[in-house]
Amino acid sequence: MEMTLRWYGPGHDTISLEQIRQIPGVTGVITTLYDKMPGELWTQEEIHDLKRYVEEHGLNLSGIESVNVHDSIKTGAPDRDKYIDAYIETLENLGKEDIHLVCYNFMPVFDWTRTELARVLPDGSTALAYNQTTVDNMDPANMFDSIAGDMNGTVMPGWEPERMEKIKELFEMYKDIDEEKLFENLVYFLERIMPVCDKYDINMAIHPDDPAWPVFGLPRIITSKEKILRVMKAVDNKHNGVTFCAGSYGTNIKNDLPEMIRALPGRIHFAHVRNLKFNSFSPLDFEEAPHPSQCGTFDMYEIVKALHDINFDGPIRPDHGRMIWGEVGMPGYGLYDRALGATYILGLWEAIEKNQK
Ligand code: DNO
Repeated sequence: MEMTLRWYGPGHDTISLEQIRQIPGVTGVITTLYDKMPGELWTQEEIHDLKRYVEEHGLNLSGIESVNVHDSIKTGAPDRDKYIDAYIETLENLGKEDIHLVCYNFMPVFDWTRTELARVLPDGSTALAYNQTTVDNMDPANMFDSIAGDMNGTVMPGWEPERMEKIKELFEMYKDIDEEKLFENLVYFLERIMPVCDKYDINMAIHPDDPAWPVFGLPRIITSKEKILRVMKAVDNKHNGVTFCAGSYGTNIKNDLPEMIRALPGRIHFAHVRNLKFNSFSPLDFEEAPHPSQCGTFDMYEIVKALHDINFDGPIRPDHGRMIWGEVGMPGYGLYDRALGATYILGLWEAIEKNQK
């Protein structure tokens, strides 16, 4: 396993590569070409420049999160092949630059969804939070406006204003798409991209839906062990793999996270490790907790142990952190709390490893 941090690229992240390099044990970043719209081609030169920039700062470019999938592909629109061709060319260019991990998602309209970006916790820190009743009472068109004020001047991935301006159009595109159609469209996409992934040994790692249930009446298909195994079986190729995001699958308390990990040997290519705290009044209200087990609902030792037991050897990253020590930055993606998360996960890993010798 390699410990990494997500980084949004020069000019987009509030955190520098110099800072990331000083977090003990972090050797790589997971990054992206942030200005690219879904469906747009990534040239080899652009990828090369990004990689060189990261390497010049003493870090590895350990994977891409994300190469976003165009909505025509997700909805199976008549022009989907044009966008899949561009995706294949992008993968080819990534392969030529020796990049072998691509995280993506297949969520309709919204990427991850939270109702608060700065819920104040008892210790005075702030965290991202979700409340289902708020979502149930909200017009999806207002979702962006309701959280935009808390983004601290950053542009959060999946919540780009240009995308949110087209929200009505996007909903229209998905009006006839149910879970089964979305699943078929995912399989179609995977079957078309597998040859280029085989050629360059690129591990595709689908990110789960967050939260792990349908929101605003939109279908969601990557939500549970059964559903992810169905995708793995439908395209039974090791390059068709998973981003195991504990905080996303974990939104559904019925998901047994260590058991899910053990059901996916060889298919987890990337891990996001994060803790959540469910509030006692409802399993549909939670906030993102500090990483240690004692601060939230999950047993983080068991999650990391399950990854270790299946010989997980891909990049791992701490996930959303709180804003602590007065930091102002992209919600979830500040420096301090994620750095604490990285060293905590490294500590768990070392203890597990030494215990097994
Ligand atoms: C949220 C992230 C997601 C993830 C995408 C992958 O913070 O985990 O936005 O990057 O769903 O495409």
